[in-house]
Amino acid sequence: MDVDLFRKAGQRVAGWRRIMILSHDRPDGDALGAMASMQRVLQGLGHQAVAFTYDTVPPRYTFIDEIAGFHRWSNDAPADIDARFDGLLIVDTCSWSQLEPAAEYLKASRLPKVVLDHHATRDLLTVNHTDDIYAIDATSASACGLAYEWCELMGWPVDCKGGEALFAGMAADTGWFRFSNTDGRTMRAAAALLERCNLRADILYTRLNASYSPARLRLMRHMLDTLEFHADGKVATIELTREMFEKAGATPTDAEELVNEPMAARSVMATVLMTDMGDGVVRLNFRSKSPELIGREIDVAAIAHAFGGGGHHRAAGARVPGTLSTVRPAVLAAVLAAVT
Ligand SMILES: [Mn+2]
Repeated sequence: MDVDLFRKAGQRVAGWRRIMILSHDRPDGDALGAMASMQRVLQGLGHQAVAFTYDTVPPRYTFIDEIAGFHRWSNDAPADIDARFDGLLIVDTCSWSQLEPAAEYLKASRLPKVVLDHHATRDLLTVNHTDDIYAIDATSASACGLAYEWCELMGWPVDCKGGEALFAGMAADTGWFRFSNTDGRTMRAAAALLERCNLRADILYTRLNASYSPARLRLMRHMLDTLEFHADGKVATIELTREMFEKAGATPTDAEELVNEPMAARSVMATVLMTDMGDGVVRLNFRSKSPELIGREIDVAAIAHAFGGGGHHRAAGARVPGTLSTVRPAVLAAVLAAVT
């Protein structure tokens, strides 16, 4: 963390009386936790701080929504933000595409901005003026961890509701402190919040993770009926169809991260989930394990790229015209080629 930069950013925000807080579309725990905690911290310091989400908050994050009382951009977008606010704090993103629901709005505004983010990719969000501050630290595992360190640096008190939101965000972005981004900084911040606020990690874990609908489990049952192993169990394929969603009474949200299920098998190096909703397009989701675990690099971004998609080395996706039966052979062949 560039201490001078973050101090300058803190001083800038401290100079605003009325602060709008935004994050990315389809917010995750880190985005919501960072918005909620910064809103409480700034309110505690006597500012008027209002955090917005673009749409409804996923049920698993209801407790963060309750902590913050997020305003909904969709039905509560302020008519004249330049008149209503003195500055804009953007957390957990620095990209116009992720700010899409508000982008046109923000581009027309003269509000000064401070960005608090931990992503390497960034756009220049500055328009109409020149002195926005980009407090970005891509070595931080989460925006919430960065928010914690920022508050420590500035001497801003974090109350325990805000602390709970910060902890939830750090846990979300590190997969409960088990992804490769989990480092000492994250653990120190998490430990400090646990102790200071008597947080219950077990209860937070259950709130965040045992939050699925029965429909998701019914959908998972149908999906697992299609599970196939190939190449001595190194590759797993799974499928979802419109009929399965209908039988399960499930929505697309219920299918989030289902692609990971076969990765629990020791032999599995890579998984592909093929979803056919009957609209002439098959959605592909790829996952692979780290080379440290499986002794080789399986870059699923490269596989996805061959089908017109993209993503990360370990998690990628694509959309291919066709149906399951027309798309399946080529997809399976591509994954098998990558593992053998
Ligand atoms: Mn994040």
